[in-house]
Amino acid sequence: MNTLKKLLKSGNPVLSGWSSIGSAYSAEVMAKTGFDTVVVDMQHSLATEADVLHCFQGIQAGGSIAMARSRWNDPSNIMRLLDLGAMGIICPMTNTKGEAQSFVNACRYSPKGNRSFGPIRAVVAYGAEYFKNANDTIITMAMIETSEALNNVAEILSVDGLDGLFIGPNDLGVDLSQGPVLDGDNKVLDDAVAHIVACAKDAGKFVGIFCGSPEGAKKRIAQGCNFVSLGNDGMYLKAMSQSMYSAMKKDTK
Ligand code: 3PY
Ligand code: MG
Repeated sequence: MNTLKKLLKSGNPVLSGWSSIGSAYSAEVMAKTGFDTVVVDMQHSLATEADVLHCFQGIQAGGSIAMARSRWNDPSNIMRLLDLGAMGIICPMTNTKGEAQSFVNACRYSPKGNRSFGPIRAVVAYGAEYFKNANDTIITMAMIETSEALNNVAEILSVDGLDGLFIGPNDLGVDLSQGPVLDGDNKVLDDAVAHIVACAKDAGKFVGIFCGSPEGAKKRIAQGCNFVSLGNDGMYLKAMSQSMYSAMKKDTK
């Protein structure tokens, strides 16, 4: 049911698109491009819950796997995203083992957790077997993006049912007094990534990270990350719009 989980287990790095503008069309374009998964962001984005449904439909039509970043470590938001068809959740600001446990509980049906039953679209998108497979196939990724989380990373990884971590380099950079760090060479952040990757390897779990460019993503893969998000659709639109405009402008002045 969730080929992304298989891909993660295969050891090949997962490439993810990131939907920030909440457009089904844009999410479908990223899916069609070939990204293994597209993450619809509910934390720092323009997307409403209604947009998430349409983005998921676009992602599925485009042949990719729908994931979401929840608004917060909020079981009611996580439940809605799963019911709408998220095959994996990235949970912001997970700082302690207890918070990671509460996140995982929100993603798993009893007896493994306390997710309420009602997969209104998930059962349409994935079929009658959805309930049987959901606990084993939904991917859970806790975001490590504060110094508190960095100190607790081994404990967070010990939570049963947590599949992996996802590093937020901007927030982590801010909390480590480096300012937001997206790609670039920053020793403090690079060391933090190396520490997180080493702890995850020990625990047999994977690590994702948000990146701003192919160069940045390649560097994180070389450091041992298994899942890289390559910017977001807002960034693509801005970059292409600027490049088209300035290429034209320079010849028409
Ligand atoms: C961060 O870098 O803090 C993120 O949350 C990436 O989306
Ligand atoms: Mg963040």
